[in-house]
Amino acid sequence: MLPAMVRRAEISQFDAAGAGDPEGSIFGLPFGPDDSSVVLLPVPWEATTSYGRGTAQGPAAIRAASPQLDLFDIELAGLGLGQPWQFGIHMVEESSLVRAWNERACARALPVIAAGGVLGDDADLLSALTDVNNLSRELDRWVEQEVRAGIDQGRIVGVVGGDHSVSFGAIAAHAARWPGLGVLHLDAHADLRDAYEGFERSHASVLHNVVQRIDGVAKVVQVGIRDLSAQEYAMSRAHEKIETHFDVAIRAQLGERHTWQQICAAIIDGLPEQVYITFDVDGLDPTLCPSTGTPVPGGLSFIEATSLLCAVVRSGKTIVGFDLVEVAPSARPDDQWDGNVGARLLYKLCGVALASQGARD
Ligand SMILES: [Mn+2]
Repeated sequence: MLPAMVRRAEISQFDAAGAGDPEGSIFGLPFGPDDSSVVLLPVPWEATTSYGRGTAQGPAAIRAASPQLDLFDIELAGLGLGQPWQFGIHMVEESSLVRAWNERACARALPVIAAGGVLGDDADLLSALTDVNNLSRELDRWVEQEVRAGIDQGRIVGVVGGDHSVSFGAIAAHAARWPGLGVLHLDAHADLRDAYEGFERSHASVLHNVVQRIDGVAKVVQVGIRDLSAQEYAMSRAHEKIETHFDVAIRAQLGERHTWQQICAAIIDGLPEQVYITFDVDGLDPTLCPSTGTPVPGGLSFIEATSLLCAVVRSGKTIVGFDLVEVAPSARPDDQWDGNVGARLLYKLCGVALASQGARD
C-alpha cells in the first residue's frame, strides 16, 4: 500500500531522456521538496574519521556526478519501477549549521586522534574529547529531528553522509516510527566498537550504539564484513540482535555452489518486515570507492549489492528508509568516479525503497 506521500510527481515539461541539468537538484531532476516522495538529507560530517578524510564532501560529490545517470534503470525495471524519478526525488541543501559543527569537531578531534585516543590526565586533550562527544550528540539530535520531520510528512527519507556516525539519528527516527525495525547493514567493517579513540559516537561504533541504545531496532543483519576486532567478532556472535554474514563466509558459500540468490534469501530471512538499509560504500569492492576513508580489499561487486537490495523488495518486505555513507571524492578534481558510483547506488536505494512501498511505472 502506498503511503500518502509516495505518489507520482507533477511532470509537464521535463525531458527524462535528455541530459540532466548539472545546476539542478540531484540526478538533474526538477523537483522541490514538496513534490518529492523521496527526500535526501545530506549530512557533511566526519568528525571522528580516523584514517582518510573527505567524506564530508561526499554529498556534494554525489550531487555533482549524479546528472550523468540515465534515469531509466534496467535492474529496477525488473521490479516494475524502471523510472523511480517519476515519484519525485529531491536532495535538500546542506545545512550551514552542520558544516560549522563539523569544522569545529574536526579541529577538536585532531589532537585526540594524533594521541591515538590515549589521553591520560592531559586536561587539554580531555576537554577536546568532551567537545567532540558533545558536538556528536548535538549532530545525532539534529539528524533525528530532520529525519522525523520528513517521516511525519509521509516521505521516504534517505540520509547521505558523511561518515557512518550520521546513521545513528536516522535509524533512531525510523525505529521510533516503526518499532521492531530491522537494519540491513552493508559494510566492510562491523562498526561494533564500544568507543573508538575515546569517541563515544564514532563511525566505528555506530552499530554498537544502535543495538545498545535504540530499543525499536529488533535486528541488525550485517553483510560483507571483513575488517573487525576480536571484541567486535565476539559481540557479533553473542548478541541476540546481531546476525553477521562475513565476506569470507559468503565467498566460501559461493565456492560451494550456492547461488548468490540463495545467499540473498538467507540474509533477508533474518530481517523483520520493516527494513532500514544502512549502506557504507566501503562494503563494496574498493575499486568502486577508492577514495573512501577506510577501504578494505574484498567486498561486494556492484551487482551483488544492488541485486540484494532488489531481493529485499521481491521478498515483500518494506524498506522504510535508508542511508548511504562514507562516499568521499578523489583528491583529483577531474575524477568523479567515487561520486559516480555513489550516485548510482543512491538512485538504486531510492528505487528499491519506492518499489517496496508499491510504486510502479
Ligand atoms: Mn566501513
